[in-house]
Amino acid sequence: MRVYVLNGPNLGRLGTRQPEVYGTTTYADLVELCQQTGRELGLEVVIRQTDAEHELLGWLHEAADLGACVVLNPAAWSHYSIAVRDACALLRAPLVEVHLSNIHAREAFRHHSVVSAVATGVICGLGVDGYRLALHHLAARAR
Ligand code: CA2
Repeated sequence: MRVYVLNGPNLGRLGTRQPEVYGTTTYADLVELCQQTGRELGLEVVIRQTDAEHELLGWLHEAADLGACVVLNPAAWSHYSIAVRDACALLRAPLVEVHLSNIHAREAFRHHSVVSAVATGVICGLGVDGYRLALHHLAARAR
């Protein structure tokens, strides 16, 4: 089973600042964590990051066309992108929204995600472990 792990703007810079909020794991470490978890679970993990909204929309369309599951950290787009939400609504397989930080314990503008209402489930505040847990959930659902 193929699972897309898609990451929005600035997440490629993970591990370079704000370790108190986002931890010390780098984006390269996150890629390795997801690929290792995929190998353990027998999943084909395709992990990508972009700072360009249209590119994320294209990847979501690709997942929708293939009927693939998605783990998505929409980053700042979570809070205002109706285009990302609409693309998520096209998905035919489960979507797990992941946030490294607990968005509800931060600034008010981060409390609402426009994506959450079209997600199967949401994990936030557990750091990079949220990605690992999301992949475990999707693997267990498929069995
Ligand atoms: O907690 C999350 O995962 C967020 O989706 C991360 C976004 C933020 O806008 C959301 O409100 C919550 C920010 C991603 C920035 O990522 C970096 C992390 C560390 C260093 C540089 C960038």
